[in-house]
Amino acid sequence: MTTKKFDPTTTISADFGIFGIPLTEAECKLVMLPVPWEVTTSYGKGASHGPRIIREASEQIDLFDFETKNAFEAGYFMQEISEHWISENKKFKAIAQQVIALRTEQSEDHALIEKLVAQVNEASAKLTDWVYTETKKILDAGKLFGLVGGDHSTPLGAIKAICEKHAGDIGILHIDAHSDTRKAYQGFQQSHASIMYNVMQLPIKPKKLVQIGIRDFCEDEYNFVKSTPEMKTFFDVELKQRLFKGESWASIASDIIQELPKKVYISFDIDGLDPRYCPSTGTPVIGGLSTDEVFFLFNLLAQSGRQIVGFDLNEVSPGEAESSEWDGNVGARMLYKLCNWSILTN
Ligand SMILES: [Mn+2]
Repeated sequence: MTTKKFDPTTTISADFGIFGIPLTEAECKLVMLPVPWEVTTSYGKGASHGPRIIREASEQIDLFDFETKNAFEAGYFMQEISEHWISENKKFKAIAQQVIALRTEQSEDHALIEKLVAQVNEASAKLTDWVYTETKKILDAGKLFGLVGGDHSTPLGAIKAICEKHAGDIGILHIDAHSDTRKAYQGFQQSHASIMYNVMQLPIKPKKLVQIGIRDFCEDEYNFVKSTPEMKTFFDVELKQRLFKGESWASIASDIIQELPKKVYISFDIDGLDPRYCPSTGTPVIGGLSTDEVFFLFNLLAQSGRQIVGFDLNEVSPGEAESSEWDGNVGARMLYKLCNWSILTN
């Protein structure tokens, strides 16, 4: 790996990149794709602003890190946020909202609903194709890959590309409050609530899907999880019961990691954390993990010899007022650890 050293104490206000790292894409080992998309978001709003608020907050981070030291010297870059997808997001989110409103008022105009749903599904499929193509470009350039959403529908194309690259020989570590295994949600095939169902339908799918923090799901999802042999779900209530009975997080985290193969892709929905860390996320749920528990888990994952082959961070939102800096701050710190451990495990 070629690394280019620079002075991390210099204050840089980069118009590009992330964490104030003054390197070009070509000079960086790790490249992130921002995806400003939240068309199927059902409840809260703002996840499409995730890449922007994370980038803004990222400049406050001290680059030297106790756990990962100078890993950043390999260089982290976030590509420009696409104006095209910002405007497509606005257009199709309005259509999706219309569908939800029609359903709420129990409209009998089924033909209209069907037409609008089809438009949203088509737009989502195009977004996924674009993410797939862009992910492949980054991987083909020999870079490590990360995606910054957007809602949780955004990484499908990236996971598809990474599964193909490794011929399915990867496990996904999925951190989330929700199981995200609905067959479709409100008629939307590529809903944020369906991401892991869609992942498990890919022609080349991961050989293992390990979920943690899950605490909001329907009975169909519970049955799907329990009847899918490639899946292992650590429900939040199970984690808490073990902790409350005195088991250490080190022992529980070790059990989680045991379920994963050597190569691991991390799909991190910020709402897997306790909502005090992400109060503005679209669908916050009480309970959840602490940032320290997640950091400990990442560290243990790296120590176990596993290799992070890609990651996404999604559902970080500034809220409807688009004003919460706290959510961006937490998001930037989670993203920074993901970047650091990606470098150190490769
Ligand atoms: Mn999710």
